[in-house]
Amino acid sequence: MNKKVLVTGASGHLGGMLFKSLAAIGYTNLIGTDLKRKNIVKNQKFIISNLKNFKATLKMTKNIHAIVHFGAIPIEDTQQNILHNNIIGTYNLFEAARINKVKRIIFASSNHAIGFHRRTTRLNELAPQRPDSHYGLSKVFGENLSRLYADKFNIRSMCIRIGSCLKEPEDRRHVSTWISYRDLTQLVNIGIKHKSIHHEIVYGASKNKKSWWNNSRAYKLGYKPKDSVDKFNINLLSKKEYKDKMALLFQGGVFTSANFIGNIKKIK
Ligand code: 15L
Repeated sequence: MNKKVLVTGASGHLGGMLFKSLAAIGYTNLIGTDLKRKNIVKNQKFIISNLKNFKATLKMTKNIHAIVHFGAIPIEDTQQNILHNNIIGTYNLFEAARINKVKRIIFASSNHAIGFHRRTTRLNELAPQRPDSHYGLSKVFGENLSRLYADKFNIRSMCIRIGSCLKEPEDRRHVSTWISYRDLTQLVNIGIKHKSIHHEIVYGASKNKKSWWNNSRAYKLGYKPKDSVDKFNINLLSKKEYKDKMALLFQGGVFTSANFIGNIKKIK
């Protein structure tokens, strides 16, 4: 692919991984952006910018074919920090993309957009959103924003509800949530290239037997995960989450129990 693709969050964990892995599978015209330049090879195009700055975001999205949007705070934070970085930052990016006629956006959503669903409930792409944190709420916002911009302005989008994307699984929870770097790269590649997507929600998970998610929509779009958590020795994974009884009930784990003063029984 030689069309211009902008990767936001390109100095971060997953944005940085994708900036490299997309190049490795044949993307020849990638541009990275982030608040600072970190772990970026010298000849890679990179813009230091802040998505909160609309003017700069507008300039940066000129002549871009697709955006891989991973630039955000990746965990729970204060309501103000999430509002400004994740919500306003994402809104600025979509609006700039609309003005500049960007064709597609791949949005890094998260399992925390559906984190208050019980672990006994199997979800597909039509499951109601159920954020478990300010962070999760910003992902719900991004999913709905991308739906509006697809329906109204014809910007194609794919939202990937990423589980736990790590080199290798680390905790027992990952038996249900893990996705490998190469499987996430495959999903992003589908989002950029698939001919007929309009607005899609898929789960960012490898082929895990104990998954909580029915990812048949992703499979219909051609996703064939190459990895599975089941190949790892589960007994070697940490049991950190086991100390938190509430976390064990809900898909979002410790994001649900943090600062919780609600009534667990009412969350059905
Ligand atoms: C996420 O969305 C976070 O970015 C990551 O740090 C993990 O907490 C992950 O979800 C997860 O649920 O494991």
